[in-house]
Amino acid sequence: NNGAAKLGVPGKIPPVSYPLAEEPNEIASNISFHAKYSPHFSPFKFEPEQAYLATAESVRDRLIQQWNETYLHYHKTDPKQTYYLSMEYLQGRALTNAIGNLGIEGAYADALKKLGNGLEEIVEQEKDAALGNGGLGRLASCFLDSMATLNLPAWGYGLRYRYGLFKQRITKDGQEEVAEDWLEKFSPWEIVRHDVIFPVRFFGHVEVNPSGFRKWIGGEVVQALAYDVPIPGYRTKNTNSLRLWEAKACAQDFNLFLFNDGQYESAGQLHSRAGQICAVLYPGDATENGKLLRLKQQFFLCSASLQDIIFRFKQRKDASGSWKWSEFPKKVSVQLNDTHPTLAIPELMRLLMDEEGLGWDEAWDVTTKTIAYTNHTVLPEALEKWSQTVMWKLLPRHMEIIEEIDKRFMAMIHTSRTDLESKLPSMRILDNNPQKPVVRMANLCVVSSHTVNGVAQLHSDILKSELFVDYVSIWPSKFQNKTNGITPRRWLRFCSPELSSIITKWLNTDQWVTNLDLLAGLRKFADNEDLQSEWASAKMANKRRLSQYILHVTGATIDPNSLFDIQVKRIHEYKRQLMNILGVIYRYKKLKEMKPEEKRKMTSRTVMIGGKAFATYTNAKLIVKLVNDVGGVVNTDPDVNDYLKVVFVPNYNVSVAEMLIPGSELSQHISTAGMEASGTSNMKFALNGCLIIGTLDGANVEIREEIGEDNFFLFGARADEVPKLRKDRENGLFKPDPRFEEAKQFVKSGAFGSYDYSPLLDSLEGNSGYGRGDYFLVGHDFPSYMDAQERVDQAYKDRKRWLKMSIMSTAGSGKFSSDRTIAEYAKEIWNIQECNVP
Ligand code: GPQ
Repeated sequence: NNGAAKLGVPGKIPPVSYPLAEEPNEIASNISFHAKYSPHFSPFKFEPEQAYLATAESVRDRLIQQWNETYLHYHKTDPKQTYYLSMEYLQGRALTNAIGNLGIEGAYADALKKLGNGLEEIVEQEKDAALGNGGLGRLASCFLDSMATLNLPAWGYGLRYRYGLFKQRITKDGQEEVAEDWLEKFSPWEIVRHDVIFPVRFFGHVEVNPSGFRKWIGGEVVQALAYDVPIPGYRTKNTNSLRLWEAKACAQDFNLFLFNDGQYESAGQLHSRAGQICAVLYPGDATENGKLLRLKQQFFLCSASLQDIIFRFKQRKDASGSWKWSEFPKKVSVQLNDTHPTLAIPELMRLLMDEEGLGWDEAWDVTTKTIAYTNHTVLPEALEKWSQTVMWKLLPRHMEIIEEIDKRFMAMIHTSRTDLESKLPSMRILDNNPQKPVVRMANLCVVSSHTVNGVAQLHSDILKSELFVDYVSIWPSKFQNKTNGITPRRWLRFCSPELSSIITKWLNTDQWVTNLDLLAGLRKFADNEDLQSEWASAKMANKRRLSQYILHVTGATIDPNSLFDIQVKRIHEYKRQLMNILGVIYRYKKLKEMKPEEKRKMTSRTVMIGGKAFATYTNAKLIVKLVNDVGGVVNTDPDVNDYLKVVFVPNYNVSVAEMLIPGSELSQHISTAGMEASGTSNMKFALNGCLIIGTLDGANVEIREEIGEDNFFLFGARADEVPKLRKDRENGLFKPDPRFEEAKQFVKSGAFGSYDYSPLLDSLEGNSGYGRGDYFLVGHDFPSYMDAQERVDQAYKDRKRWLKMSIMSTAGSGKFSSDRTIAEYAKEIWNIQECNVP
């Protein structure tokens, strides 16, 4: 098979006379050029769809220019480079972000006006690139933005899924999943690289030659073809790459003989098998699933990326004469985004030993110095375990290597840590349980990485004291915390231009966009009436925009003067959307029982809940259905309509988040303590001046520290109390709050229809155990939750106090910039420096 890819270095092209315009007239002419000479529709049409693509292509010209310069500069200066391996990227839309980062949004708005279009309308034409499920994928995308903004030589590697995350449609039966075709009408943001292609093998067997040298042969080989997505930094020339792999078969794999014989399916068998690999994003969020195809995807990402990384390392080294493999970790660092790309470990070992001829010790030294691992969850069902039988079949050489790593790890314990021998069964990489022998991917990552990190302080502490406690005594300095962050460009500067201008005005600088700690400067104005009134009008403008959107997508009329209370995230029992809706149900029941004069004292609320449920997660889907049914009843009940509306926001995704978050006033981050590793939307809401009602879980803990406990509505059990509370429950010591019982009873009475919600309600009853007996402690936390909601109602009535708290939330959000997170990774894990493109 065609092994070595040729990575051309740009710069050999003769000069081009195509101005990258600065001035609106010239930009308009660039856009028209693309509409005419790279048409994707009839070249005689210039409707918003065509205008969007032509605009995007003209922006892409600039990105390519900077991206080429960046590649050349990294190539010449050869700095140590980081490669972020992730099965998910939730990029969302690219146009606003690109022109915003390039600093040309004004010129583009003017240019489009000249062409008879509005930038806002054009932007709406773009489909979200949703190559991820939730927080983990969005984090990867925020990280890419920060890496480029900080001028770091750092690339992302991922898969180019044909179908990303499904589109959620709400019907009378609840959620329906529909395939979302983000590539239907061409994506202008990816550059196919026909010159970057690597073979990836599956199945086959290991051949041992007489000198004992092992080699993986046979099986089937598919090709990994690169698509590059340029990632611009904010107001810098550095433009990095997100390299997405697509699987394809070669022409020689197409059996013309069979085809001519009329056996069409058999003729293109490998083509269709290759096509399956990147066909869909695995639609799981923190659920373990043993699908062979998913394992193929994971290996495909790891193998293609590592071959590419090694190729680039050698290419840059060749230019500088002689070199040693020990220099590899001085030039390359690889970050594993959770265990999904764990196979990078045995694949790097294999490539070094079997392809490059290194011995075990040398290969192990290089591998462990190169690879670092981020853990994103402690949920047991999300800790990946792959069947050894499946692995032997698909990746026989890798299983040999994993066995050897396991064997050497055991030997180390037996010789130097006999005190840990009793712990070995759970510390080992292989679980040889004869019923179901598996490979524990997290254990493999911990043993083989130089650094392991959690994603918020509390989560990292739990990793050290529980999940990975036994390893800590072997390698105490291996474990770190890197509290997550979000990019302030997408999540404030671009999604809320109104609030951004106010911040810039009061801080007297726009430097906060890249130095978010400057937001602390707002604290001293938090009581200032002028700021408060400007703040309130920006919020109101965002709330009106959001109300229009809600009307458009759901038909519901909501009042921008009511308190906008939002919970949007993947639907999961541990995130406790059920507690939210039970609280709403109780509130509704009380409102119905109130006399008019009592009702008038109530804070009017619009509760919005949104998020996708994993297609086979029954209880999550039932929650979606329940929220919709409650909305159906509440929103048409004239008794309460001035005081309560309940809206299920359909198809929550990055673009919808960009609409919701700026218009939010209260957001709910109410997971059972100890279960949400970090959360990142909590940071986005706080940054936008939205108050949080939440538990002491994940990053909530640090957000509350930063913005001040007076500005955070706290409730619920602490993580360290949870185990005892579950035990108490088993021992019959739990006494439910009457409000909790009343809310559940109201659902059972059929107040929201006759649909069978019993699986949901039953999960709150009985003996404790995962998924039953109220494992997530909804009942325990409910009374303190309702009390906290009461405090919210009171606080909202005091407009000045609320506005102050809102300003304090934004002012205290500086820590949660992904620039801070990435700077920490660069310094404390990757050991890379900025590499500024001149
Ligand atoms: N997370 Cl393991 C995901 O979104 N998907 C996953 O498969 C795993 C974790 C989330 C996690 O639940 C959040 O608490 C984090 O904020 C987020 O990863 C990013 O670290």
